Amino acid sequence: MSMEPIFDEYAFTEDDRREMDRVGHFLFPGLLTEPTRDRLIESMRHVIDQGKRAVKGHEPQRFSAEFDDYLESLIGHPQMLGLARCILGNEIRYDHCVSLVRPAGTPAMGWHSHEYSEDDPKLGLLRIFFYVSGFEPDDGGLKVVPGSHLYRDKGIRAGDDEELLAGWLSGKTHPDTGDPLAISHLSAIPGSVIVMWTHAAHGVSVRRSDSSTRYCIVYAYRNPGRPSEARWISDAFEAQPTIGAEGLKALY
Ligand SMILES: O=C(O)CCC(=O)C(=O)O
Ligand SMILES: [Fe+2]
Repeated sequence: MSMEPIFDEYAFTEDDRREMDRVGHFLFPGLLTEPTRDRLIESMRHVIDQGKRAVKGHEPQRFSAEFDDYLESLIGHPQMLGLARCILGNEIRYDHCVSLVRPAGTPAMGWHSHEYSEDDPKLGLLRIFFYVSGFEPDDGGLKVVPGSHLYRDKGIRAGDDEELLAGWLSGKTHPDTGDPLAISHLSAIPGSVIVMWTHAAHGVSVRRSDSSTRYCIVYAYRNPGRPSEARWISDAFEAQPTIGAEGLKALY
């Protein structure tokens, strides 16, 4: 169990909270401590290594925290839970931990959104992305549509920006400001953390073939109250105690 800090000092102000509500994501540049970045890369390599012997339905990359003790220890890390609760409120459950490792030349990932509690927007599912290697807009970069989370639409799909612009995005405005919704190609320096609602529109640009491997891992937490399609927790892992995560692995 590691209780070393994972984040440098940070503040999440009322203004930041309003931005999160309006935009649907929030970026903390370089928030991960240097030792944490090194440990995460080591752990992701360990997970990928086990991926070669994957059992269908229990793939190491999709159940990353079940295949590496350090990754498991972060589920209940006080700073992780502090950040999750800062946005979701006190009542939370752990949902999943997935390695998002994109070697040089990895193709783009199309536009999409994920489901949670479509019928009750008071319940949220938050993804906490650790972009250990960072990214450039045109090199394994996350792209988003600020305000798209307010539509709470799990069915957003488009192969590329043009298709999204001509399709789902066409004529859409921000429900509060009335401004037209637009695509935003983010940049992140190494060690950045991005928090994003799971139902926001997002996609990933191609990782250039002359680039390095992009290391990223995502932890997800949600307010209990609905089933979750992304809840990747094996029965054995749910039953096994994880320090700091007591009561957090249950569905409700
Ligand atoms: O790899 C990324 O940056 C994001 C991947 C993604 O869309 C997801 O994990 O839902
Ligand atoms: Fe996604």
